[in-house]
Amino acid sequence: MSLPISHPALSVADPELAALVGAEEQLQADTLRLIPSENYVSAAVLEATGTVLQNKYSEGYAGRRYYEGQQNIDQVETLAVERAKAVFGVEHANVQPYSGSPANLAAYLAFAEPGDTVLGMALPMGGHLTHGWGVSATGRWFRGVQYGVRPGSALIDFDEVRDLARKERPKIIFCGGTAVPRTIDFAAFGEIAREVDAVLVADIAHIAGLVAGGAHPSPVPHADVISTTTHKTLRGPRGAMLMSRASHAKAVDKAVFPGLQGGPHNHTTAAIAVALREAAAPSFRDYAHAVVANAKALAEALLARGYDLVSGGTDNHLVLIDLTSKDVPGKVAAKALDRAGIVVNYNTVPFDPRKPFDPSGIRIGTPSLTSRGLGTDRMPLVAEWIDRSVTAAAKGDEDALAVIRGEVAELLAGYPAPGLPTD
Ligand code: DSN
Repeated sequence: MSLPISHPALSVADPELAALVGAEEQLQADTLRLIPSENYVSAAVLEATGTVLQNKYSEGYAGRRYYEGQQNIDQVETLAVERAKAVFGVEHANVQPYSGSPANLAAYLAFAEPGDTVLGMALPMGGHLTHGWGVSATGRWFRGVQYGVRPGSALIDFDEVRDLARKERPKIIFCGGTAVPRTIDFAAFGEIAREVDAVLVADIAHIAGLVAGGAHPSPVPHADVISTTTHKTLRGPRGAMLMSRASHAKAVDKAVFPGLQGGPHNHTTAAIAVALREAAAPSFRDYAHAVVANAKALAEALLARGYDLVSGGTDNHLVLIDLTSKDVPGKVAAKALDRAGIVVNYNTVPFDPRKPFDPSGIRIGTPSLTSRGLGTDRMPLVAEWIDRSVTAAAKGDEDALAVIRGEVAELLAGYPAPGLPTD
């Protein structure tokens, strides 16, 4: 199905760029997007990101700006802040961080000094670069100590976390990650952080939408600071938020501005406000629970086809497949899936003997397909496509991949994606 031409001004002013945007719209319409950190925003969120709010500079916070002309911007930012507080049940929200990494860096600036020890989950075990991993500024400017998961169960080893915390006395403990298929036990992290007098930062970037929709426990009673991007399961624009108890509000705000950033991206702030309004609607609870139901159904269907899943399944939106037993490296599988119209990313699995740029696994998730309205009844077919693609990858069977690509596009034509042009 060909999408209609959109973006009339862009098509005239810069046809080359307009064609690329159109091609991306077509790609996002025709392919099954399984990257667990991606989604489709609503047309309303998309519109907000393209408004004249982007023309305005607004260093400072509502009512305390360094530039005039903030009559509307102050209200936009206040709306976003109040909605964040209501959706997540927090005392304070800062909606200005440009994205997840700057948001996390602001937490360092607020609660640690260079050289201080921080404790976070190791990147190859499912953590994030900014949780103190060596190649990141957070691992170079701070002393990153890393915890992992237990061999076998692939669940977080809280004995290890507690032992490391007692021994290393970190200033900050990070929980959350980018390849964690199981519920994060915020209470257990909170208890450890309190024992060693560390600030607990819950990075809920991946699961923010699930938390907002009641499909994952909230970190609010346990974490001092909550960091999240706004564009993953939360289904907002590319952006981030830091939320905290009132007692940490000053430190958080000072760290974001003037500590790290200049003017907030007001068009993004507006789109965050829109996304939070959507997240407060009862339909978003249904969405969040459907994301999890789809991921569980997809995991079951893959297990039935003999796939090894890290931790044996999922509690959330994400499934991490270890392809070692299939004899297909993650990168080879991911590229074959891409040719079959199924977009995933290759990923390390815990204790991966292979390198991060050529690892053993692929990471998949259900936020995007759920936004298109696919339900659990379709997950066996998705698992079948993945299985056929991995088999085709092993055999170098390009014809099989082309057939799957056609089947994917045909099915998806019946599930229009939010935000994309329609006839
Ligand atoms: N890039 C994000 C993800 O895919 O999980 C994390 O920063």
